[in-house]
Amino acid sequence: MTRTFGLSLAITLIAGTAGAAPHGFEAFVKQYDSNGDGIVSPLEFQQERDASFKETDTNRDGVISETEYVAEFTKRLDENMKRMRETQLKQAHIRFESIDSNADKRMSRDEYLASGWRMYGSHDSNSNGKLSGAGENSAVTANQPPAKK
Ligand SMILES: [Ca+2]
Ligand SMILES: [Ca+2]
Ligand SMILES: [Ca+2]
Repeated sequence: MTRTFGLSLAITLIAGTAGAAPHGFEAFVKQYDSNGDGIVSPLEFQQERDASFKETDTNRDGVISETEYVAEFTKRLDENMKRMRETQLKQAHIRFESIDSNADKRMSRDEYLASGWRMYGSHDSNSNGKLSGAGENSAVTANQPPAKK
């Protein structure tokens, strides 16, 4: 669970900063289509790249140093992490409300355990009442590539 969360967090952060990730094509068009006609012309692309170069070259010496490049990336990364944190915290509140089934704003042990057993059941996709580490009855594991170091 923790590893899956960490992995998806990392992927989201990378996708969010790469600009042209497969599912980020719309965002790419939005970023570069300055006249809003739905088409990114070579001129629009060039102008946006020039603007971004100028913005990254903070000391205006006409080149981007490694420090400038990494600083620009750090800024975007921080923004993405901030957004991610806000989203995840909202989700935590939503999860709490969902687990607190009698809505008394307190999670009883029974409510906590019921939530855990729902998770157990969702992993036990072949419903044999057992979870094995081999992954044959875990829907989550089945959809994940093997963990790599
Ligand atoms: Ca355009
Ligand atoms: Ca510079
Ligand atoms: Ca409760």
